[in-house]
Amino acid sequence: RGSAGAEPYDAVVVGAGFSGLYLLHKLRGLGLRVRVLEAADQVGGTWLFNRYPGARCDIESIEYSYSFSAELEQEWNWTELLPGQREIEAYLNFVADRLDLRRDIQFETRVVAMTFDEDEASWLVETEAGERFVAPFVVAATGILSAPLAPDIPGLDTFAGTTLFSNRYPREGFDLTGKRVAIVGTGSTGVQAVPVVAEQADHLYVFQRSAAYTLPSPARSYEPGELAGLKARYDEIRAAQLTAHVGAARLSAFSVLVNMREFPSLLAASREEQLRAIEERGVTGALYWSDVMFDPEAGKLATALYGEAVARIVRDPETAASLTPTYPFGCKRPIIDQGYYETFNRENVTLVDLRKGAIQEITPTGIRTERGFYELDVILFATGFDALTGALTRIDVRGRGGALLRDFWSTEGAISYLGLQVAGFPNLFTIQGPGSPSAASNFVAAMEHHVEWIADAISAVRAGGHRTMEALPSAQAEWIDGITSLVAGSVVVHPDCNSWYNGANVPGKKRMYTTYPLGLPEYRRRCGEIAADGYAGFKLS
Ligand code: NA7
Repeated sequence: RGSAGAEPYDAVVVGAGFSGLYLLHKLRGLGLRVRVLEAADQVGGTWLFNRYPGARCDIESIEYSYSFSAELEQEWNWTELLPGQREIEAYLNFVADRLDLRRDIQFETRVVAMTFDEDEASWLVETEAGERFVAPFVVAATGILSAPLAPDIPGLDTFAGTTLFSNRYPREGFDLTGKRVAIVGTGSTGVQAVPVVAEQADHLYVFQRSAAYTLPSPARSYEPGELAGLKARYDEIRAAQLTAHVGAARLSAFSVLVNMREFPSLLAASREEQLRAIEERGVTGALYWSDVMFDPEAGKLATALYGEAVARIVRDPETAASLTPTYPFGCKRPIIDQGYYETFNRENVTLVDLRKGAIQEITPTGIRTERGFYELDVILFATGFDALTGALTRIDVRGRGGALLRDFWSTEGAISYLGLQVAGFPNLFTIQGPGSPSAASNFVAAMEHHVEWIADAISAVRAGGHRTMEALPSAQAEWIDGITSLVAGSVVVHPDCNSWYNGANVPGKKRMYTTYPLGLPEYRRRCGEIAADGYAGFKLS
């Protein structure tokens, strides 16, 4: 239909979560006319939708927050070390107000198509309601964990009770008191929800397909005066963050991985030393060894020791055995919990081990597995996301020659150049696309760098009198091949490791690990070098 009559902008941003808000602020600062299109009726993105009981960040508040403004840092007061969903949502609303962002955000506007016009060198962005926008630049601030994965279970729609999804949880909450509740899924989300739901429900059934490695969370409220002390040395904290591999220098889910190589070797430790470690430190004691992630034999030993540590907490031996993972530690994003294993000692909690009998069907009254039937009032699915690419494959994104991004990723796998652009899709930038370090880092730190890099790139294109900037297929292939060779033989590509990191959690998705493994500082350095080199690997024309 062409772009005649479409509303013209300098840039369209899709999404008003952490990235979209900063993009709007940053691109406005360049003097651009920007429109942000957001499907929800509020800001917040991922932190708006994931309102499930227990939802909490796994990175410390003062690091999981914008660093670009000292005013924002000083004016906002975090109450907890690891922020809960509500506090993050409130923070993003505060930022939207403080920076006067809402006037350029159009809410309740779902983008369904984005088409590149080669003659005009511009993108036509179309919404579900039939609105049309045109702009030379589009930035997809659509989130890496934002496309919910609906489980493909026969009879799902026939359930007569209440079906809830962790990533579309009712805004007003849901009273689980007196209810027989199932939680399906034991990733980060399920593990966070289990202890909280167990407190409320009459009975909780935890349907587990893969057991998790999960370490006790350091979550707590800030002590009086503690935050003020941290804020007084924010510069120092941010400087440390910039040199930290994962973009978080303080406590986080990644703490277990920091300095891992400096610990003693598990294989070299005596049985007494191994047992003392789990006696003193619980499950954590099974994993804090230098060789756990780097030597398969040490990995196996660590898993066995982890199982022993779980069995010291969980009284029922069969449940403890079921809660022990069967894949190596380190191949998925680490999980932290608040009383997860202890919850299985409650009278009103039952673990349903799907490895012993898979789910067969959902009926109007409950879930049937190969081993039995569970009568339920509520099913809460915590079954994850079509990560990294899912948000964009659900939109008809057409680049050069009308090629669909969805088709490209389905044949080539989740690839891009630097996680910033996909070859064949000029002037379309992605925040934390596949090939970036985002999945294995503090997302906010990673995202801020992307926003700034993209803003600089757009400035360079305009200042140079160019119309388009486009990743070269050769640079993209080289980038992804580089990642593939860096992770070859490591635990993240272990055949037993199925996760959203490699697409194995989505039926039919090409299995591929494309998270940049050398950490944020090195990634930033590389992106800076590429920009300084006249955007090497990109074609500006
Ligand atoms: P995850 O980590 O992808 O976990 C999803 C969980 O749901 C996981 O235990 C899956 O088992 C399970 N799952 C998925 N589909 C099914 C079906 N059909 N039946 C039973 N169980 C199923 O998503 P989360 O939301 O927990 O966490 C995502 C990220 O958000 C996390 O890494 C943090 O960074 C924040 P599986 O392991 O596939 O056997």
